[in-house]
Amino acid sequence: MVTAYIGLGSNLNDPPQRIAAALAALREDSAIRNLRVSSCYRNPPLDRSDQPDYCNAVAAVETRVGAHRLLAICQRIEQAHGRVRNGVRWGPRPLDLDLLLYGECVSRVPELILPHPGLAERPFVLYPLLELAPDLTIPGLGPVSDLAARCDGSHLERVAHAVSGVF
Ligand code: A4P
Ligand code: MG
Repeated sequence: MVTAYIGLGSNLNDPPQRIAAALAALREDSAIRNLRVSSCYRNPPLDRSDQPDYCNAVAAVETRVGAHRLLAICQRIEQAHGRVRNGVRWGPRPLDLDLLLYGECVSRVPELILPHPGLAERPFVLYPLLELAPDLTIPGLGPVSDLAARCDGSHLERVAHAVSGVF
């Protein structure tokens, strides 16, 4: 079994509900075991562009499938939730699932970069990771606690999970 971390983000179509639906889909997938989830955080878009605030959370999962297969599972869930890849990078989206970490794996192929690029500068990734795994060390980057300490988390606002008590 490998422990992997999946970043969930949404800023369209009732984001907390979209995150809850994605978590339910992950949990139902036979490739995924022992799903745990961080708090859900409302926060402004990274580039401060004129688009709605995001809700973000991170899920920890255990799996026997490979990293590419796990990414394919994530992309299938995105598509089932109305994600249209229209070439607009960083555009608003009902659901975005990124593979943040897959065990100790380091990958540089464009289809799957691990750890996920930008992880070290993203408060909406680092603070949820810190909740789930305070002792985690990110391959090539160091302890998640050190990375979070260097990253401003003041814009993260905890929101209730849409399906409270389930996760
Ligand atoms: N890809 C490579 N590595 C990975 C990986 N580790 N996980 C490839 C997921 N995908 C990976 O992704 C483009 C390609 O990246 C895929 O074909 C995949 O093979 P995409 O999801 O189609 O494109 P995208 O999400 O629009 O672009 P990108 O660069 O992945 O953006 P991010 O990093 O997802 O950022 N602000 C806030 N507050 N919260 C957010 O969640 N998200 C974004 C998008 C911008 N601003 C945000 C947030
Ligand atoms: Mg993405």
